[in-house]
Amino acid sequence: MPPKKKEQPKAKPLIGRVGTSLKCGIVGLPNVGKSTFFNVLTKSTAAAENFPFCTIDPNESRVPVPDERFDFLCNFYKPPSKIPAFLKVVDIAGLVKGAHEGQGLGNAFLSNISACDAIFHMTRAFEDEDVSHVEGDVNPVRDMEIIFDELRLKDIEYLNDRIQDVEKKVTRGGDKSKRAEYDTLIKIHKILDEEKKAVRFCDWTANEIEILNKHLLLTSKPMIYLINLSEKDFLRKKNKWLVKMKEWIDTNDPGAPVIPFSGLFEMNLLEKTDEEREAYIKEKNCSSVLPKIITTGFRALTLQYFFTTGEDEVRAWTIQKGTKAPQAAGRVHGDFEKGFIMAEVMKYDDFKELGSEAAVKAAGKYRQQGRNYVVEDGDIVLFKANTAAGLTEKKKK
Ligand SMILES: Nc1nc2c(ncn2[C@@H]2O[C@H](COP(=O)(O)OP(=O)(O)O)[C@@H](O)[C@H]2O)c(=O)[nH]1
Ligand SMILES: [Mg+2]
Repeated sequence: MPPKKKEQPKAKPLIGRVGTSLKCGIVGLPNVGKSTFFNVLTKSTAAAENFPFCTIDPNESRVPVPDERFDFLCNFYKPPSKIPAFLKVVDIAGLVKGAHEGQGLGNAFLSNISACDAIFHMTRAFEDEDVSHVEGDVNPVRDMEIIFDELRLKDIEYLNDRIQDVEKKVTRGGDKSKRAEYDTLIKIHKILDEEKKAVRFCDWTANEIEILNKHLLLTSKPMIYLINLSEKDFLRKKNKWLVKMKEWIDTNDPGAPVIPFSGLFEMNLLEKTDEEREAYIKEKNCSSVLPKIITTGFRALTLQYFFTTGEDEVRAWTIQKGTKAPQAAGRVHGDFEKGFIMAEVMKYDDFKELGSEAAVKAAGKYRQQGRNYVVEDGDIVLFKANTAAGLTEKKKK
C-alpha cells in the first residue's frame, strides 16, 4: 500500500466572531475613568489626524490606527485621499458587583459587552477624594476580581440553559450528533465554575473552538488591562498597585497585555497647543500612550491590514488574520473576489529600503501570488481580476 498522504496540519480557527467590523468595549466599575478615556481617545485622534469626528453614536466611535508605515506611504505618494485603518471603540456604562443578577443596569451592560469582540478592562489605581469609589476605597486588584467574576458568572448562567437544551436532545432524543457539543459545553462549564477560570485561559482544540464560536462567551473575549494612574504616578512610573496587579493578571489571564496610563495626563496633553505639547513631552520625558492602546486593541481583535498605494490614494484595508488573497481582493471591490486572477505583492520593508516600486521589481522582490496566498500585515498589494468590465488592474474602487 502506498504510504498515507500526510495531512497538512490545519491552522486553528480563531476564537470569536468573523468579520472586519469588530469592536473593543471599555469595561470597568463606575468612576474609574472610562468615559474620560473614551473622550480623550476620540478627540485626540480626531484632532491630530484631521478626520471628521468619528463618533458613530455617543458611546461608539472609530479612531484611526496609528502606523508609521501608513505615514511613510502617504508622504511618499502625497495622494489627495489617505484612508487609514480604524479601531471601533465602545464606552460601556459601569458594571457593579451583582450585575449578572441584574444589579445596577446589570443585564443591559452585559449585553453591550456581548456585542464587543475584545475588552479594554479599565481599573482605577489613582486616589482622588473628589471621585467616589463604588466599593468605598481604591483597590484595583479587588476591582479586577469583581469584573472577572461578573463575566464568569454570566457565562455560567448562560451555559446552564444551553446545557439543559442539549442534554434533552442527547439523552431523551437520542441525538448522537449533539454529543460532542454536549461534552464540550460541560468542559467549558467546569473550567468556569470549578476551576474559576476564564474561557480564554484554556488551549482549545479546533473542534471545541467551533462550538465555542456558536456561543461567544464573555470570558472568551481577549482582554487588555488599562491601569488608570494619577499623572504624578504615571510620570514617575510608580504605583503601589502595579506589582500586585501584574501578579493577579499573570495568574488569571496570563499573556494578556497590561498598559498603565493616565487619563488626566492624556487630557492635559490634549488641551495644549501643539508647541506646548511638544515642550511638555520633552520636559516630562513621557508621551501619550494612546497609540499603543489603539494598536494593542486592534491586534486583540485579530485584525490587520494591507495597503493599496498610488498617486490618488493610499489606503489601509482591514482584514482578519489568515485572510487569503481572493477574499482580501473582495474587500477592495466586490467583483474582485470572484474574478480574482492574482495579487502582486511588495513587502513594505522592501519598498521602504529600495525606495520605489521599480527598484523592488529590479531586485526580484515584487511577487505574483495566487489564490492560496495568505495576505500579511503591511503587504502592499495590487490585485488583478477578471470583472464584467474586462480585465482590470485595480488598486482601489
Ligand atoms: N484624578 C483623576 N480623576 C479622573 C481620572 N479619570 C477620570 N477622572 C475623574 O473621575 C470621574 C469619573 O470619570 P469617568 O470617566 O466619568 O468614569 P467612568 O464612570 O468610568 O466612565 C470624573 O469626575 C473624572 O473627572 C484620572 O485619571 N485621575
Ligand atoms: Mg462613563
